[in-house]
Amino acid sequence: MTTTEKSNGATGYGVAAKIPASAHPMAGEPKEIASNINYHVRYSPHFSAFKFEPEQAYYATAESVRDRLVQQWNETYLHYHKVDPKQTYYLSMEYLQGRALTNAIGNLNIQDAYADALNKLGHKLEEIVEQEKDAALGNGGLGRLASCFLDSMATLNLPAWGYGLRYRYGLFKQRITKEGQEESADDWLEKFSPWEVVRHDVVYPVRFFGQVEVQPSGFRKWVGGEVVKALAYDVPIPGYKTKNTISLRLWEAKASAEDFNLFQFNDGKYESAAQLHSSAQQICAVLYPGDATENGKLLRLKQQFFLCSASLQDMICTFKERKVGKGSWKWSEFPSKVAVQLNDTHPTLAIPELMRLLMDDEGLGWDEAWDVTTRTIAYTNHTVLPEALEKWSQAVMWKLLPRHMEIIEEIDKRFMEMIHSTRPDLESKLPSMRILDKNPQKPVVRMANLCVVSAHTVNGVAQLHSDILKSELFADYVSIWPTKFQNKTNGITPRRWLRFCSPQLSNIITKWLKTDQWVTNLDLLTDLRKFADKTDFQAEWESAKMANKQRLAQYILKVTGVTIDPNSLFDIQVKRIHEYKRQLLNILGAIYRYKKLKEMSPEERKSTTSRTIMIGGKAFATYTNAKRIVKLVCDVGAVVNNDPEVNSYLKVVFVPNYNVSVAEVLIPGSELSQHISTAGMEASGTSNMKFSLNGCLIIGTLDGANVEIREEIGEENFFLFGATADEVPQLRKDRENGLFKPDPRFEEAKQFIRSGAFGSYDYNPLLESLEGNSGYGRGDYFLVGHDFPSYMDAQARVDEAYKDRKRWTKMSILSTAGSGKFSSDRTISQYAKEIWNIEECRVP
Ligand code: 26V
Repeated sequence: MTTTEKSNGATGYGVAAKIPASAHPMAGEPKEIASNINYHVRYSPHFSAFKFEPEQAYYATAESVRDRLVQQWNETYLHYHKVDPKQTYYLSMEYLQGRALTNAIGNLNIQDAYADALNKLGHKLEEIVEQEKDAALGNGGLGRLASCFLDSMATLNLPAWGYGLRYRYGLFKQRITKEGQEESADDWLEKFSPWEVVRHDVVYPVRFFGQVEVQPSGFRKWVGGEVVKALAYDVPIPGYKTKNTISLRLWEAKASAEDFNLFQFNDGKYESAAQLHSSAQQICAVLYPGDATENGKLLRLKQQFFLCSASLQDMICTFKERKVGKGSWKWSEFPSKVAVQLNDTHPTLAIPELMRLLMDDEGLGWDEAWDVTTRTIAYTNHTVLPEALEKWSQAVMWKLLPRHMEIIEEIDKRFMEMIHSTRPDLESKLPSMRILDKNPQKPVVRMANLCVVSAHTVNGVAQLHSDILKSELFADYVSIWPTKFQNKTNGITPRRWLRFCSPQLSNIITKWLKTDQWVTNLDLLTDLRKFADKTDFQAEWESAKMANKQRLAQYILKVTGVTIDPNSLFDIQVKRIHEYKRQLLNILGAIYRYKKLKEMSPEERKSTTSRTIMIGGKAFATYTNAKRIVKLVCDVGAVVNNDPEVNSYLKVVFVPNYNVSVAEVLIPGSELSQHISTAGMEASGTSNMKFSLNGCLIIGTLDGANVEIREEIGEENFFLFGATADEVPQLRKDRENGLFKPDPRFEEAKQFIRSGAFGSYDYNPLLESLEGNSGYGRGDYFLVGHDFPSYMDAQARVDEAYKDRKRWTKMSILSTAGSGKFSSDRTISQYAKEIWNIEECRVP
């Protein structure tokens, strides 16, 4: 036996050695694909060619897919260059791409050939895809939305690109210990990412600090300080069943060789010699560095500016390149070639940076530069929570970006002048409408105000949210610019969130609709309504859901050691842990349920609906109350799951390290999902759409996109409870006035925790937040107590509905059938038409 065979067994290189290793970048046949994979095993020298275990097989497979993507992507780029259409550039500090392999071969429509090819090489595709680490360059919904949007832009053949940062470490990894959540660095680039292509020819200088000089010509110029290089890494984004492959360009910060002080280094002063190198490396080191310290705040601001400056320089470079040889051109044409979308306020600095580049580098006057900038930039708001609206200290901004602060002051001054001269009726509102808050205690720049004043369009992400923006947050601006405000209800990509994550259900849908066109035209799902009562359709539907539940049960056993019963109702809440999302309401409900089960006789228990409650999500490392909620869920699970009297009727599981890949297992296996935020606080939510699309019923409040989901699927298929957004302010006032009367069930649940039933951990700070009538962190700001009784009533309706399987299955089918509106293809078409003014540009 050779060494190779010994160390690698049946899946070792022994099998692969029989397949020729030759490059076939555009291979379509399994034989050629296998050869191409083998080519990468041998000639992409990342690993020893004699190792061919799943990990090596994954990298070689991914590289073989990348070959094809690079080809399509070059063709796309050349085509855009030739046609020179107007193009959108999506600026986002976050992308939650998840894994790329299943998505890429699915979009390229070569999954069967790849499965076959890997078989020939002694591997299974399902096992190989599991080797990939998630690219988690984002936090939650906002980052995942950006990734769904890229998929739709590519699929719709739209000339559009994404820009972001190449964080060395993505969103932290979450482990559950006895103390609760523990964070560690997410080393997604530990080996390397086969999906990125470094572009050594795409590099721009980005300056920080320094000062402003007046040139002899009278122009102002930003000089001095430190200059860092932005280096491009391109990630190809394939569209579904189209040649069009667009780019997610991620910037990495690098210092120049000139910044390395060889003299100092040879003098033994190693740290100071490489100071600029390490300060450059800090910029892209982590996603959301802690901002409790001044240093932390400065670093975040640096990250934001770094993204904006590099991306705008790149857009201007492309714009000029495409003008070469086409005769004379004017800067006023820029907005007819470039649309910039700001994903929340994080990339707001694109506004003063575009002004600076146009005025100081290109020599435009203020008015012309302002006209170009405001016709180019559009802004999406993703939250109304005051603590999440970005405000930067003016002092920090003056230090880091002196020229930009001059420009922001000028925008602010001109805005005030405009109000003085045209809208004296708004004078009294000016202090809160201004961009600069001159509060002497803490002068700040309000980034959202800068966006509203400068962008040609401002949009919210669900109808209710957009209405709240117009009637509350940005109300004062609406009469100045009545047509500036729009709604674009979020969406999700049906490829990742149904076609690929639930192949069995997808196949049933295709079989009954007699077409797979729904994958790109999700409205076709409405036709499923016709079959909602049909017994054979229902049976197929149930068996696909059951297979997904079994897969989920296996996963839960693997990661938590808890056995769950696929015949119980799978009830899931997965999202970032935040008090407004009210995971606390969920767990208090579970605690009450547990207590009631304990009080029942064995006979009584038999008539209840068995449930498995799964909760998952990450708590921001410094958000102590969120971490206490995680701990409480884990402690409740430890007691309930080990209580032989009731654990066949109730299980409570905390699902660790929730991310895109975990979602792809959880969502298809879900039957009930909880979207229970305090009304008016969740801008949209997008996981609600994913669950609904997968035939999962929603228990929820009238918040964000829940409102529209309920409209689409029918109110009889939605378990509604809780106060409405317009009732919330009065309810808070009533509480302040001592008018709140707690429900006895709510008191009982809290008392059960206090009794020590779930251990000795100090839950008082958490419970205290629900007590009192007002005060910081008290007075139940999120109305858990107010909504508890109607929540429990809605849960009782769920239990009843689940007992009638035929009815439940029908509701499940109608959920999927009504989810057509929530395709990100619809959302992106609306952005393209109503905000960006761009059109399809299909690669022939
Ligand atoms: C950020 C922070 C940071 C400080 C602590 C409190 C807090 C609360 C919320 C946020 C959210 C920032 C923006 C965001 O991620 N919004 C989410 O965007 C999704 C896509 O539009 C949307 O579906 C979610 O409802 C919205 O929360």
